[in-house]
Amino acid sequence: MKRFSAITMTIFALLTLHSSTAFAGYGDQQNESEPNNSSAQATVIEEGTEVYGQIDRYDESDYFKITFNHYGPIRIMLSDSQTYPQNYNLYVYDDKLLLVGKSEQPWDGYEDEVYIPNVNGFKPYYIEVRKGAESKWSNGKYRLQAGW
Ligand SMILES: [Ca+2]
Ligand SMILES: [Ca+2]
Repeated sequence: MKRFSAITMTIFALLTLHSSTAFAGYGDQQNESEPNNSSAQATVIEEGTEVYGQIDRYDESDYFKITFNHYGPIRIMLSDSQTYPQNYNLYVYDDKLLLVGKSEQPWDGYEDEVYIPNVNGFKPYYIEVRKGAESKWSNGKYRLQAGW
């Protein structure tokens, strides 16, 4: 009986997650929502959505919160601003804010990328876009996308 109710709960959670993501995902675009300078203020994003943000004059970090409604591999990609080249780096944390991946690629035209071999589909992850030490604020926007 206990096992049965756990399965029922899981199915219910899957249906709920599915219906809540019906209007967001691959092909959609979204902007960050400031203030998002800590995990508690993170902008909620969806898998596949192209997210645009900016490290402005008073910004050091932008945080995003994402829950994948499945298990399996995930790539998180960050493109620095092309109009005003700056180096932004990528940090990924689990629901307990433990670092699970990072990418500190310098600005050289390549994207920052964090690969997670098997995400937990029922716990949120936090993504931080942080200004590199040598970089300044910028008017240009970065692009962030998590998916596969
Ligand atoms: Ca920002
Ligand atoms: Ca911010």
